[in-house]
Order: sequence, then C-alpha cells, then structure tokens
Amino acid sequence: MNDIIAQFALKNEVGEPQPLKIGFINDSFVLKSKVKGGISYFLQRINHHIFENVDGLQQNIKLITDHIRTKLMKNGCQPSEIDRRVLQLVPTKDGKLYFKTSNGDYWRMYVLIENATSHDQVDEHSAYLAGRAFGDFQCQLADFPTEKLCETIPNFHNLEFRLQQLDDAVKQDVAGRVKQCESILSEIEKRKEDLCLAQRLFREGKLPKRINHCDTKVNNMLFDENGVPLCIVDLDTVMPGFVLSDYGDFMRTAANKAAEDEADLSKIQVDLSVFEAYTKGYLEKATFLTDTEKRMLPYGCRLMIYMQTVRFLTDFLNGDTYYKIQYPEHNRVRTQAQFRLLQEHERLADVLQNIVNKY
Ligand code: GN1
Ligand code: MG
Repeated sequence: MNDIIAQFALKNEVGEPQPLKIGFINDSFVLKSKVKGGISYFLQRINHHIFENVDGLQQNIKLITDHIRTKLMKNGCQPSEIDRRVLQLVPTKDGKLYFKTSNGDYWRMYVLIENATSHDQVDEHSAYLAGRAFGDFQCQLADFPTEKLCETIPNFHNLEFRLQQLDDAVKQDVAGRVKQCESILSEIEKRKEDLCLAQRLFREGKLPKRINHCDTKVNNMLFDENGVPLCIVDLDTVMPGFVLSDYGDFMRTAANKAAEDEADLSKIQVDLSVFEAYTKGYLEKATFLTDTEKRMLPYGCRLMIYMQTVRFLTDFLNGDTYYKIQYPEHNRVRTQAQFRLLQEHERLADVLQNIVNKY
C-alpha cells in the first residue's frame, strides 16, 4: 500500500494505514500525520463495479467541493473552519484526482477532518440538525449548473427505469420466484401510475431537477465535539434529481421505528417526531423550493419507499445479485418491510401533509 500512498501529494509524512469499518461500498483507511500538528489523510479504494465511471465520479466530487468551498469563503468562513466544513480531495503528484493501480484498482485521497464523529441512529434533535444540514447542502449547490455533473449511477432514482428493471426480472424469472410474489407484484402494479407522477411532471417542466446527495442517511454527516453538524460526506452519488429523493430517503431510513428489513411487520411505524423534526430543519434551510416541491414532500417519502420496495423485489427475483444478503429470504423480507412502511405512509398521508404544511 506504500506504493499507492506515495502517488499522492501529501504535505507531511504519515503512519501506517489504519482500516476503517464504514460504508458497504468503498474500503477506507486513515493515515495519521507523523508530524505534530500536521495533516492526516483519508484513503479510499473506490468500488468501480458500482461506480463504473471513476473519472466522472471524481470530477463531480471536485466540482461540488470547490463550489461549496467558494460559497463558504464568500460567507466569511475562516480558512481553518472551511477545512472542517467541506471535504478536500488530495491530487496525485501528477495532478490527477485518483490513482489507478496496474491491477485495475482505483484509489483516492482526502484530507482527514479531525475530531469529527458520525452517528448511526437519530433522535429528534439530531433529525432536526440533519434536516438543516441536508437543506444547507442543497442550498449551497442550488446555483450549480446541473449539466456539469454526470450521473455516477445512471437512472439511479428514476422510478420508470426501476419499474422496467422489475418487469424484465419478472419476464426472465431466473430464480423461479415470481409465483410466490404475485400478491406484492399486483400491489406494485396498482400504484405505478400515481408514483410515476414526478417523472411526468418533470417532462412537463413542472418539477425541476436539482443537485441531490442521493444517500441521505444520518451517518453521512460529520458532527464536531459539541454535536454540531460539520459537513456532509459520502459524495459518490451526488447528482441531479428531484429534491424528493433526499427528503424521502432520509424519512425512509430514519423516520421508521423499525429496521429497513424488520420481519415483524407490526413493528414498522412512522416515527412522527423524527418526521416533524427533520421537516422543520430542512424547510428552515431549503429556501429555494417551489410550491410544488414543498407540497410534494410527503409524496417524496412514498416515492422513495415504493422505489426501494421495487428495487429489493427486483433483486429477489434476479436471485440476489445486487444487495448483500444475510439469509436466503432476506430480499423478500426487505420487500415486505418496505411495502408495510409504504402502507403506513398512505394511511397517515393527511397527518404527514399537515406537518409539512405547518412549516
Ligand atoms: C444501498 O449501501 P448503502 O446502504 O449506502 C443503495 C441505496 C439503497 C440502500 C438500501 C449505491 O445503499 O440506494 O437505498 O442500499 N446504494 C446504491 O439499503 O445502490
Ligand atoms: Mg452509501
């Protein structure tokens, strides 16, 4: 690994790489400075099976982080503070944004943000702070020209595309599992028209695409020693999409009293206090939203939960090739759990809409 590290333009000597157990996609290592008060680094091997266009991916991250950096500077943020508020890529000695090894692995380097932590769980207060932080992130990028960014995973949050993938999986039925999924398939069919509304509004010019994070989990934010959010990380999926994606995906993962793959469906309930706190924080910061976008936020939750139901079911029918599973029926259980959460959102539609209207 020393050969890899030697490719990057580091400002000081660093110690042995220490592996970090975060994320399911990339491999991460910390390189501590050997010099007191020096810079420590964060090294990652990029999963190029998922992110096929590493060049485009790294270019996106560079453009986004430079844009946020300039914004922070204009707002009078001190340079030492800026380094904690936005990620900073470290180029290779020949000025590239990543290094490709002879065996085809891709590596990138960031400056490590010191004394920062992340959380896997939310409570009401951290949901509120997360809402503000993700709202701020979208706000910082609201004036960035979307056409400059590539889709790091093409059609990632495009429901029509995801439904097409499900159709293909049903037709091929490679794992012979379609028969046992007939009832959930018909539930999905019933909701197709309604939930493709966002795509239709986009085509009619009534719903804009903006830059989204596309993985708005609370553990993708760093907090300082006092529990104040510092910066948004895991920028791999930042790409143009509907704001409904980021709002909806946070609610899908955080405003659920049970896990995403809970087998006991009676435990799956919307956490209304998390829902309200995130909404309040988000709407305080996301001042650029149109009336249509604001009104559609609860719909955004249903959209993302439905899309995840479709994606888990597709993978189950394809014989579990995309998501890692812990037991043979895992993707079917995940599908049922997401579908139950969707039904909860449908049942509470008026309540959730009233919370959004309140803010
Ligand atoms: C994947 O691996 P993770 O948790 O960051 C997936 C998301 C899904 C999520 C479902 C690149 O995210 O889109 O919503 O699983 N990421 C990718 O748990 O497919
Ligand atoms: Mg991720």
